[in-house]
Amino acid sequence: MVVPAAVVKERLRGQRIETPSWAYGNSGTRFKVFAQPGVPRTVEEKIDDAAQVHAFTGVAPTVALHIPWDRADDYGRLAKYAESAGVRLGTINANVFQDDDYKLGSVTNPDRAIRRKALDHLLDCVDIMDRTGSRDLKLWFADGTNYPGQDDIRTRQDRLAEALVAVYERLGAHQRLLLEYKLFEPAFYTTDVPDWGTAYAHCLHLGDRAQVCVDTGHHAPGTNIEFIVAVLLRAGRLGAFDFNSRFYADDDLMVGAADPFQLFRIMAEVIRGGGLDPETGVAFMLDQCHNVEAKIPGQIRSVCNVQEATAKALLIDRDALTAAQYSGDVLAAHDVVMDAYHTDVRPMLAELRAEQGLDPDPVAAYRRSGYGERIAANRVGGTQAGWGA
Ligand code: PSV
Ligand code: MN
Ligand code: MN
Repeated sequence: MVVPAAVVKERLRGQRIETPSWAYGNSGTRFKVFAQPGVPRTVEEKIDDAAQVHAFTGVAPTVALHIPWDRADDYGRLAKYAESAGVRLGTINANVFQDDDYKLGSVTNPDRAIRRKALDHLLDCVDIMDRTGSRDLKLWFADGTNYPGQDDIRTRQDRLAEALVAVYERLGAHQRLLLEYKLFEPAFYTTDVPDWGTAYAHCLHLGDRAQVCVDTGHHAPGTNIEFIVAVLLRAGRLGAFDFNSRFYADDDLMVGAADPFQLFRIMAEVIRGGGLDPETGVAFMLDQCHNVEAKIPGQIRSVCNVQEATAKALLIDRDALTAAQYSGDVLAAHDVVMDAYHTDVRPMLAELRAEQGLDPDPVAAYRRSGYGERIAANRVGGTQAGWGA
Protein backbone atom coordinates (compact mmCIF):
# COMPACT_ATOMS: atom_id res chain seq x y z
CA MET A 1 0.00 0.00 0.00
CA VAL A 2 1.24 3.45 -0.86
CA VAL A 3 2.06 5.32 2.35
CA PRO A 4 -0.44 8.20 2.64
CA ALA A 5 1.06 11.70 2.55
CA ALA A 6 -0.81 12.56 5.75
CA VAL A 7 1.08 9.83 7.62
CA VAL A 8 4.43 11.02 6.30
CA LYS A 9 3.64 14.64 7.16
CA GLU A 10 2.57 13.73 10.67
CA ARG A 11 5.92 12.04 11.33
CA LEU A 12 7.83 14.95 9.80
CA ARG A 13 6.00 17.41 12.02
CA GLY A 14 7.52 15.69 15.04
CA GLN A 15 11.11 15.61 13.78
CA ARG A 16 13.63 18.03 15.32
CA ILE A 17 17.05 18.95 13.94
CA GLU A 18 19.59 20.76 16.10
CA THR A 19 22.03 23.23 14.60
CA PRO A 20 25.55 23.83 15.97
CA SER A 21 26.71 27.24 17.16
CA TRP A 22 30.00 26.75 15.29
CA ALA A 23 28.26 26.56 11.92
CA TYR A 24 27.55 30.28 12.15
CA GLY A 25 31.13 31.42 12.78
CA ASN A 26 33.94 31.77 10.29
CA SER A 27 35.65 28.53 9.41
CA GLY A 28 37.97 27.08 6.85
CA THR A 29 40.68 24.55 6.39
CA ARG A 30 44.13 24.42 7.89
CA PHE A 31 45.20 26.44 4.87
CA LYS A 32 42.84 29.37 5.22
CA VAL A 33 39.87 30.65 7.17
CA PHE A 34 37.65 32.71 4.90
CA ALA A 35 35.95 35.54 6.73
CA GLN A 36 32.37 36.20 5.73
CA PRO A 37 30.54 39.46 6.29
CA GLY A 38 28.02 39.50 9.13
CA VAL A 39 29.19 36.48 11.08
CA PRO A 40 28.41 36.52 14.81
CA ARG A 41 30.70 38.33 17.23
CA THR A 42 29.17 36.83 20.36
CA VAL A 43 27.41 33.68 21.43
CA GLU A 44 24.17 35.69 21.53
CA GLU A 45 24.57 36.52 17.87
CA LYS A 46 25.16 32.85 17.05
CA ILE A 47 21.90 32.11 18.84
CA ASP A 48 20.17 34.84 16.82
CA ASP A 49 21.34 33.16 13.62
CA ALA A 50 20.19 29.74 14.81
CA ALA A 51 16.81 31.31 15.55
CA GLN A 52 16.59 32.35 11.90
CA VAL A 53 17.07 28.74 10.81
CA HIS A 54 14.25 27.72 13.11
CA ALA A 55 12.01 30.59 12.05
CA PHE A 56 12.18 29.54 8.40
CA THR A 57 12.15 25.74 8.82
CA GLY A 58 10.05 25.30 11.96
CA VAL A 59 12.01 22.16 12.95
CA ALA A 60 15.29 23.46 14.39
CA PRO A 61 14.29 24.74 17.85
CA THR A 62 17.61 24.08 19.60
CA VAL A 63 21.21 25.16 19.15
CA ALA A 64 24.22 23.19 20.38
CA LEU A 65 26.97 25.01 22.26
CA HIS A 66 30.70 24.26 22.25
CA ILE A 67 32.61 24.99 25.45
CA PRO A 68 34.80 27.05 25.73
CA TRP A 69 34.07 28.52 22.29
CA ASP A 70 30.69 29.63 23.66
CA ARG A 71 31.70 30.81 27.11
CA ALA A 72 29.14 32.87 29.01
CA ASP A 73 29.24 34.45 32.46
CA ASP A 74 25.76 33.28 33.26
CA TYR A 75 24.37 30.27 31.41
CA GLY A 76 20.96 30.60 32.99
CA ARG A 77 20.75 34.07 31.50
CA LEU A 78 21.99 32.75 28.15
CA ALA A 79 19.25 30.11 28.19
CA LYS A 80 16.70 32.88 28.78
CA TYR A 81 18.24 34.88 25.96
CA ALA A 82 17.83 31.90 23.64
CA GLU A 83 14.19 31.54 24.62
CA SER A 84 13.54 35.19 23.93
CA ALA A 85 15.14 34.70 20.50
CA GLY A 86 12.83 31.74 19.81
CA VAL A 87 15.14 28.76 20.41
CA ARG A 88 16.54 26.72 23.30
CA LEU A 89 20.08 25.69 24.19
CA GLY A 90 20.72 22.07 23.27
CA THR A 91 23.67 19.72 23.41
CA ILE A 92 26.83 20.80 25.19
CA ASN A 93 29.96 19.88 23.23
CA ALA A 94 33.15 19.68 25.27
CA ASN A 95 36.43 20.89 23.86
CA VAL A 96 39.53 19.17 25.20
CA PHE A 97 41.62 19.52 22.09
CA GLN A 98 42.77 23.09 21.74
CA ASP A 99 45.19 23.75 24.57
CA ASP A 100 48.94 23.19 24.17
CA ASP A 101 48.63 20.82 27.12
CA TYR A 102 46.67 18.41 24.95
CA LYS A 103 49.44 17.75 22.46
CA LEU A 104 49.72 14.14 23.62
CA GLY A 105 46.07 13.75 24.47
CA SER A 106 43.49 14.94 26.98
CA VAL A 107 41.85 12.25 29.11
CA THR A 108 44.32 9.67 27.75
CA ASN A 109 47.41 11.86 28.18
CA PRO A 110 50.32 10.11 29.95
CA ASP A 111 50.56 13.10 32.33
CA ARG A 112 48.15 12.72 35.24
CA ALA A 113 47.85 16.49 35.76
CA ILE A 114 46.74 17.01 32.16
CA ARG A 115 44.24 14.18 32.44
CA ARG A 116 42.86 15.89 35.55
CA LYS A 117 42.60 19.21 33.74
CA ALA A 118 40.67 17.57 30.88
CA LEU A 119 38.34 15.78 33.26
CA ASP A 120 37.69 19.00 35.18
CA HIS A 121 36.65 20.63 31.91
CA LEU A 122 34.24 17.79 31.17
CA LEU A 123 32.76 18.10 34.66
CA ASP A 124 32.45 21.87 34.17
CA CYS A 125 30.45 21.10 31.05
CA VAL A 126 27.99 19.09 33.12
CA ASP A 127 27.68 22.06 35.50
CA ILE A 128 26.83 24.17 32.46
CA MET A 129 24.23 21.63 31.35
CA ASP A 130 22.54 21.97 34.72
CA ARG A 131 22.21 25.69 34.11
CA THR A 132 21.20 25.54 30.45
CA GLY A 133 18.78 22.64 30.99
CA SER A 134 20.64 20.60 28.37
CA ARG A 135 20.05 16.87 28.19
CA ASP A 136 23.11 15.78 26.24
CA LEU A 137 26.86 16.04 26.72
CA LYS A 138 28.69 15.23 23.52
CA LEU A 139 32.26 14.02 23.83
CA TRP A 140 34.61 13.93 20.92
CA PHE A 141 38.26 13.31 21.73
CA ALA A 142 41.14 14.24 19.47
CA ASP A 143 43.24 11.81 21.53
CA GLY A 144 45.50 9.31 19.82
CA THR A 145 49.05 8.74 18.67
CA ASN A 146 51.03 9.32 15.51
CA TYR A 147 53.69 6.66 15.78
CA PRO A 148 53.89 3.01 16.81
CA GLY A 149 55.29 2.93 20.31
CA GLN A 150 54.43 6.55 21.07
CA ASP A 151 52.18 5.43 23.92
CA ASP A 152 50.58 2.27 25.17
CA ILE A 153 47.30 1.65 23.30
CA ARG A 154 45.76 -0.39 26.10
CA THR A 155 46.72 1.95 28.93
CA ARG A 156 45.16 4.80 27.01
CA GLN A 157 41.90 2.82 26.93
CA ASP A 158 42.13 2.44 30.72
CA ARG A 159 42.62 6.19 31.15
CA LEU A 160 39.71 6.91 28.83
CA ALA A 161 37.45 4.52 30.72
CA GLU A 162 38.40 6.12 34.04
CA ALA A 163 37.51 9.60 32.81
CA LEU A 164 34.24 8.47 31.24
CA VAL A 165 33.16 6.80 34.49
CA ALA A 166 33.83 10.01 36.42
CA VAL A 167 31.77 12.06 33.95
CA TYR A 168 28.97 9.53 33.80
CA GLU A 169 28.69 9.45 37.59
CA ARG A 170 28.36 13.22 37.65
CA LEU A 171 25.41 13.28 35.19
CA GLY A 172 21.91 14.04 36.42
CA ALA A 173 19.18 11.43 36.09
CA HIS A 174 17.88 12.91 32.83
CA GLN A 175 21.21 13.68 31.25
CA ARG A 176 23.05 11.58 28.70
CA LEU A 177 26.66 11.12 27.66
CA LEU A 178 27.08 10.84 23.89
CA LEU A 179 30.39 9.36 22.85
CA GLU A 180 31.46 10.26 19.33
CA TYR A 181 34.00 8.25 17.36
CA LYS A 182 36.23 9.27 14.51
CA LEU A 183 38.35 7.09 12.27
CA PHE A 184 41.42 9.33 12.28
CA GLU A 185 42.60 12.92 12.55
CA PRO A 186 44.22 14.71 14.20
CA ALA A 187 46.04 11.56 15.31
CA PHE A 188 47.02 9.33 12.42
CA TYR A 189 48.40 6.07 13.81
CA THR A 190 45.90 5.31 16.58
CA THR A 191 42.80 7.19 17.63
CA ASP A 192 41.52 6.35 21.10
CA VAL A 193 37.85 6.26 20.00
CA PRO A 194 38.19 5.35 16.32
CA ASP A 195 34.99 3.45 15.63
CA TRP A 196 31.49 2.62 16.81
CA GLY A 197 32.65 -0.62 18.39
CA THR A 198 35.04 1.14 20.74
CA ALA A 199 32.45 3.79 21.57
CA TYR A 200 29.82 1.11 22.14
CA ALA A 201 32.08 -0.93 24.41
CA HIS A 202 32.75 2.10 26.62
CA CYS A 203 29.06 2.98 26.68
CA LEU A 204 28.10 -0.56 27.70
CA HIS A 205 30.50 -0.34 30.61
CA LEU A 206 29.03 3.00 31.71
CA GLY A 207 25.29 2.41 31.67
CA ASP A 208 22.09 3.08 29.75
CA ARG A 209 22.50 6.83 29.51
CA ALA A 210 25.80 6.49 27.68
CA GLN A 211 25.12 6.26 23.99
CA VAL A 212 26.98 6.51 20.73
CA CYS A 213 26.99 9.55 18.46
CA VAL A 214 27.36 8.70 14.78
CA ASP A 215 29.04 11.52 12.89
CA THR A 216 28.40 10.65 9.27
CA GLY A 217 31.75 12.13 8.21
CA HIS A 218 33.86 9.99 10.52
CA HIS A 219 34.10 6.73 8.59
CA ALA A 220 36.36 5.13 6.03
CA PRO A 221 35.14 5.46 2.45
CA GLY A 222 32.65 2.73 1.63
CA THR A 223 31.60 2.10 5.24
CA ASN A 224 28.00 0.96 5.45
CA ILE A 225 26.77 3.52 7.97
CA GLU A 226 23.17 2.33 7.91
CA PHE A 227 24.37 -1.05 9.13
CA ILE A 228 25.99 0.62 12.13
CA VAL A 229 22.74 2.51 12.71
CA ALA A 230 20.73 -0.71 12.67
CA VAL A 231 23.06 -2.45 15.11
CA LEU A 232 23.21 0.46 17.55
CA LEU A 233 19.46 1.02 17.50
CA ARG A 234 18.85 -2.66 18.10
CA ALA A 235 21.11 -2.42 21.14
CA GLY A 236 19.41 0.78 22.34
CA ARG A 237 22.68 2.69 22.07
CA LEU A 238 22.22 5.10 19.19
CA GLY A 239 22.09 8.44 20.96
CA ALA A 240 22.59 10.95 18.21
CA PHE A 241 23.76 11.85 14.76
CA ASP A 242 26.20 14.52 13.78
CA PHE A 243 25.07 15.00 10.19
CA ASN A 244 27.33 16.27 7.45
CA SER A 245 28.69 15.09 4.11
CA ARG A 246 32.10 13.89 3.12
CA PHE A 247 33.82 13.16 -0.14
CA TYR A 248 37.24 12.26 1.23
CA ALA A 249 37.73 12.73 4.96
CA ASP A 250 36.08 14.81 7.69
CA ASP A 251 34.84 17.30 5.11
CA ASP A 252 31.94 18.72 7.16
CA LEU A 253 29.99 19.60 4.02
CA MET A 254 26.24 20.05 3.95
CA VAL A 255 24.40 16.86 4.84
CA GLY A 256 22.81 15.17 1.84
CA ALA A 257 24.99 17.10 -0.58
CA ALA A 258 27.59 14.46 -1.39
CA ASP A 259 25.43 11.35 -1.20
CA PRO A 260 21.69 11.89 -0.72
CA PHE A 261 21.11 8.18 -1.31
CA GLN A 262 23.29 7.32 1.69
CA LEU A 263 21.36 9.78 3.84
CA PHE A 264 18.11 8.16 2.69
CA ARG A 265 19.43 4.70 3.54
CA ILE A 266 20.48 5.92 6.98
CA MET A 267 17.07 7.45 7.63
CA ALA A 268 15.38 4.27 6.43
CA GLU A 269 17.27 2.30 9.08
CA VAL A 270 16.54 4.96 11.70
CA ILE A 271 12.82 4.62 11.03
CA ARG A 272 12.99 0.83 10.88
CA GLY A 273 14.64 0.80 14.32
CA GLY A 274 12.18 3.23 15.90
CA GLY A 275 14.71 6.05 15.97
CA LEU A 276 12.21 8.63 14.80
CA ASP A 277 9.89 7.89 17.69
CA PRO A 278 10.25 10.60 20.36
CA GLU A 279 10.67 8.06 23.16
CA THR A 280 13.77 6.54 21.53
CA GLY A 281 15.54 9.82 21.96
CA VAL A 282 17.80 9.80 18.91
CA ALA A 283 19.00 13.37 18.49
CA PHE A 284 19.47 14.67 14.96
CA MET A 285 22.19 17.28 14.93
CA LEU A 286 24.13 19.03 12.23
CA ASP A 287 27.90 19.20 12.60
CA GLN A 288 28.99 21.26 9.65
CA CYS A 289 31.15 24.16 8.62
CA HIS A 290 30.28 26.44 5.77
CA ASN A 291 33.65 27.54 4.45
CA VAL A 292 32.74 28.80 1.01
CA GLU A 293 28.95 29.09 1.11
CA ALA A 294 26.73 31.41 3.15
CA LYS A 295 26.18 30.00 6.61
CA ILE A 296 22.55 30.58 7.58
CA PRO A 297 21.11 29.49 4.22
CA GLY A 298 23.62 26.61 4.32
CA GLN A 299 22.09 25.47 7.60
CA ILE A 300 18.56 25.94 6.27
CA ARG A 301 19.42 23.90 3.16
CA SER A 302 20.87 21.17 5.38
CA VAL A 303 17.79 20.99 7.59
CA CYS A 304 15.66 20.67 4.44
CA ASN A 305 17.97 17.92 3.12
CA VAL A 306 17.44 15.90 6.30
CA GLN A 307 13.69 16.40 6.01
CA GLU A 308 13.73 15.28 2.38
CA ALA A 309 15.68 12.11 3.16
CA THR A 310 13.36 11.40 6.10
CA ALA A 311 10.26 11.90 3.95
CA LYS A 312 11.55 9.51 1.29
CA ALA A 313 12.45 6.93 3.92
CA LEU A 314 8.97 7.25 5.43
CA LEU A 315 7.52 6.48 2.00
CA ILE A 316 8.98 2.97 1.94
CA ASP A 317 6.06 0.58 1.72
CA ARG A 318 7.01 -1.63 4.65
CA ASP A 319 4.33 -4.27 4.04
CA ALA A 320 5.33 -4.71 0.42
CA LEU A 321 8.98 -4.78 1.43
CA THR A 322 8.47 -7.44 4.07
CA ALA A 323 6.36 -9.54 1.71
CA ALA A 324 9.04 -9.36 -0.97
CA GLN A 325 11.76 -10.19 1.55
CA TYR A 326 9.93 -13.24 2.89
CA SER A 327 9.15 -14.52 -0.59
CA GLY A 328 12.79 -14.17 -1.55
CA ASP A 329 11.97 -11.72 -4.33
CA VAL A 330 15.19 -9.74 -4.31
CA LEU A 331 14.29 -7.43 -7.19
CA ALA A 332 10.82 -6.64 -5.86
CA ALA A 333 12.28 -5.79 -2.44
CA HIS A 334 14.89 -3.55 -3.99
CA ASP A 335 12.23 -1.88 -6.16
CA VAL A 336 10.15 -0.98 -3.10
CA VAL A 337 13.13 0.86 -1.59
CA MET A 338 14.08 2.56 -4.85
CA ASP A 339 10.49 3.64 -5.56
CA ALA A 340 10.51 5.54 -2.29
CA TYR A 341 13.93 7.03 -2.99
CA HIS A 342 12.94 8.24 -6.46
CA THR A 343 9.82 9.99 -5.24
CA ASP A 344 10.04 13.77 -5.44
CA VAL A 345 9.01 14.77 -1.91
CA ARG A 346 9.60 18.48 -2.38
CA PRO A 347 5.95 19.28 -3.18
CA MET A 348 4.87 17.41 -0.04
CA LEU A 349 7.33 19.32 2.10
CA ALA A 350 6.22 22.61 0.58
CA GLU A 351 2.65 21.69 1.41
CA LEU A 352 3.59 20.73 4.96
CA ARG A 353 5.33 24.06 5.50
CA ALA A 354 2.39 26.01 4.12
CA GLU A 355 0.10 24.10 6.50
CA GLN A 356 2.37 25.20 9.36
CA GLY A 357 2.27 28.82 8.32
CA LEU A 358 5.81 28.70 6.93
CA ASP A 359 7.06 29.73 3.54
CA PRO A 360 7.21 26.63 1.28
CA ASP A 361 10.76 27.55 0.24
CA PRO A 362 12.74 28.36 3.41
CA VAL A 363 16.00 29.32 1.66
CA ALA A 364 14.25 31.74 -0.70
CA ALA A 365 12.21 33.18 2.17
CA TYR A 366 15.37 33.74 4.22
CA ARG A 367 17.03 35.47 1.27
CA ARG A 368 14.02 37.74 0.81
CA SER A 369 13.93 38.59 4.52
CA GLY A 370 16.98 40.85 4.27
CA TYR A 371 18.47 39.37 7.48
CA GLY A 372 21.72 38.52 5.69
CA GLU A 373 22.18 42.09 4.49
CA ARG A 374 21.32 43.48 7.92
CA ILE A 375 23.90 41.41 9.79
CA ALA A 376 26.51 42.18 7.12
CA ALA A 377 25.92 45.87 7.71
CA ASN A 378 25.63 45.75 11.50
CA ARG A 379 28.18 43.20 12.62
CA VAL A 380 31.77 44.16 12.14
CA GLY A 381 34.61 41.81 13.14
CA GLY A 382 32.87 38.44 13.39
CA THR A 383 34.56 35.57 15.19
CA GLN A 384 36.04 32.37 13.95
CA ALA A 385 34.04 29.21 14.59
CA GLY A 386 36.74 27.81 16.80
CA TRP A 387 39.24 25.55 15.07
CA GLY A 388 42.66 27.16 14.97
CA ALA A 389 41.31 30.23 16.79
C1 PSV B 1 36.12 17.15 14.75
O1 PSV B 1 36.16 16.04 13.90
C2 PSV B 1 34.70 17.53 14.95
O2 PSV B 1 34.22 17.79 13.64
C3 PSV B 1 33.88 16.44 15.61
O3 PSV B 1 33.01 15.89 14.65
C4 PSV B 1 33.10 17.15 16.69
O4 PSV B 1 31.77 16.71 16.80
C5 PSV B 1 33.17 18.57 16.20
O5 PSV B 1 34.49 18.67 15.69
C6 PSV B 1 32.98 19.58 17.26
O6 PSV B 1 33.89 19.37 18.32
MN1 MN C 1 30.96 15.58 15.03
MN1 MN D 1 34.21 15.92 12.56
